[in-house]
Amino acid sequence: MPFEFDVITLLPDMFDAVTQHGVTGRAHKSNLYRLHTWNPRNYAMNHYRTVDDSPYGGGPGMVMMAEPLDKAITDAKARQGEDGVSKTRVIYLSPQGKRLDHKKVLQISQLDGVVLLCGRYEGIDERLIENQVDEEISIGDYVISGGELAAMVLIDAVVRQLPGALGDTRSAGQDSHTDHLLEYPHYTRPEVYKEKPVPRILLSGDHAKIERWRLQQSIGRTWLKRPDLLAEKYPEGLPDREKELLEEFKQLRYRVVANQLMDNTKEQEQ
Ligand code: 4FM
Repeated sequence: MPFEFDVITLLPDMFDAVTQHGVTGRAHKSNLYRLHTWNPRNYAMNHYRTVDDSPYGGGPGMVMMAEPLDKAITDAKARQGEDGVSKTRVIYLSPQGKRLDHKKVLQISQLDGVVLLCGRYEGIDERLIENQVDEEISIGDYVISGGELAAMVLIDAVVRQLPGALGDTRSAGQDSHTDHLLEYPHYTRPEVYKEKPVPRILLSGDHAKIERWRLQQSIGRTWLKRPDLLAEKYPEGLPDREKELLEEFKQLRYRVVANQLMDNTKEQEQ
């Protein structure tokens, strides 16, 4: 059964970006997931189909009214139920939510579906959030103009975890964040680009050595750029093999940095 995304949004066309392009486009075409949008405007019953109003207590901007959202969410949940979705959650994308990370993405991908609530304007009537939202999630500590882009980030990350989404050669399990390490560096033709050669080991054809080098690069780069991830993966410290790879990485790196300093000195002398 495909994973079911039901999205509550005033701007449903934005979601063509996920269903019609790239990895998520192919996964959609292969029926790995379905995406339905629900426009609260279709549930606003007054003559002008109003979905927003000025905030009680005053202040700038507008607030999304509870009732149209309530009706849209209720219909979205009912449709999911009819389509056999039993494990689902209503998720509100907002900067107040818990930060989205790989662990949360995996948890969501284990459900049968989700209802994603996208806000616009200054906010949503708090009573709607209390009554209908199971979980609040943020994609990061910054503010964007509405929940839609955040919902699409979540959809993309979840779809990549669905079996078959990445094709048979690539698998999400090989991806960097899966095991708390950053990716190793990638290279393609030409062999020399702006005086920089591709690391020789990658041209050697020795697959065991290449695999070792790539793991070493992953560990080394994580140590350099995201030591917090390394601490999370190995709370008791690095295992012997990883420790050895990292020590060698540090040694190699001192030499690279020293050579760069030498080159700079020579340039300045010229
Ligand atoms: C959310 C604007 C709700 C208006 C937003 C309303 C965001 C984030 C975000 C903007 N969402 N992570 N950061 N949303 O900035 O998830 Cl009503």
